[in-house]
Amino acid sequence: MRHVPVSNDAAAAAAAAAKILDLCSVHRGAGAQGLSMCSPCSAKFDGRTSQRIGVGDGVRASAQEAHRSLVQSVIATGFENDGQDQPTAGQVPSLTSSNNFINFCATVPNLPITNGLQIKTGSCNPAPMGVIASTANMPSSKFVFPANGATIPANQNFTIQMAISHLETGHFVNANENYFSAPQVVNSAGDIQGHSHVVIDKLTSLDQTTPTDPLNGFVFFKGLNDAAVNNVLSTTVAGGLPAGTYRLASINSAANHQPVLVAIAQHGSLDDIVYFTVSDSGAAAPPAASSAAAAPPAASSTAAAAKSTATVGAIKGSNTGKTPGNQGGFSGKGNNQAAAPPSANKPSNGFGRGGFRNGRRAL
Ligand SMILES: [Cu+2]
Repeated sequence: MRHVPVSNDAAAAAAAAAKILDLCSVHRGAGAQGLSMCSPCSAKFDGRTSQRIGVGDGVRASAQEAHRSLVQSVIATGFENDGQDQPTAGQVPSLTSSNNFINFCATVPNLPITNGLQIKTGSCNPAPMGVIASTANMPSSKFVFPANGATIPANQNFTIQMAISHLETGHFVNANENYFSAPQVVNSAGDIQGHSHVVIDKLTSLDQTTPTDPLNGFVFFKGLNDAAVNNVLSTTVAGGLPAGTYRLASINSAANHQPVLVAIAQHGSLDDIVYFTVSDSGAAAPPAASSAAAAPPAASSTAAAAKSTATVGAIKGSNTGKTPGNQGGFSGKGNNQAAAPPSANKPSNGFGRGGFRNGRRAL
């Protein structure tokens, strides 16, 4: 096997990558079902320790010894191509690498290594993306409560319920020390092992058209760390919310809190978003005129769900999602994920750093 030694001038990046093991060789060896590919952006190999790693065991890629060389079998030779051999108007050349970008972070010395931390000012993460879920294993979610267009009473506990598929929930790591620090992995059926999060943003109206503020605009955030019950994840918003209009979204994630990654660029949303109204009277509020008609179909089921889950609690509108115990950390998507026509090859800028932020204290 051909090894690509790590150069001394990139020692800093290499040291930071010392925990990364060769997941791709691991998965190939295990012959896991449902794996469509593995994305090794900075893999390294430890022949000894990888022998005891298996797919579906909640692999934690930590404490691997320093075997700072690449195995030829995991080198993604396609990374040497900048993609411009298939020109498309406006398409930019990809960054390229012949060594899986193992020392990429050395090219941005102004940034600290992410190192498992949620670094508010930005950082460079050397962990590979890992196992990319197959098209048969793409996660999807849909809110059951509040339903899209629902109106719920103000300042009363309510329980968010979200149906989820193809995500083996209940897998979450320490968000303070292992943020983005290991590759995505899947279970024996090919479903990503991870968890979800829900976030509620306050809106000025249901038909708000200005972008929300991801840093300061949300009023509730919660990591859904427990395993789903009957394929439904839930969490209670203690004290409810003040009257107003809101957006509720999911952030379906792998165990290390990174948003889920799947095999193809063109797919239905892997997350759900619903819009709802919180009313002092609890009565149906007149949201945006044009959308009012869309609400009634869900009203009956929503009301039933509200009765079964909502209880009157202490009114603490500010105690939602910003208190200890709420898992933090979510990542903005990269900006280069625009879907292209099916026939188009779409070279991806593998290093479009999505913005990420330091979430509330991690659980
Ligand atoms: Cu998380």
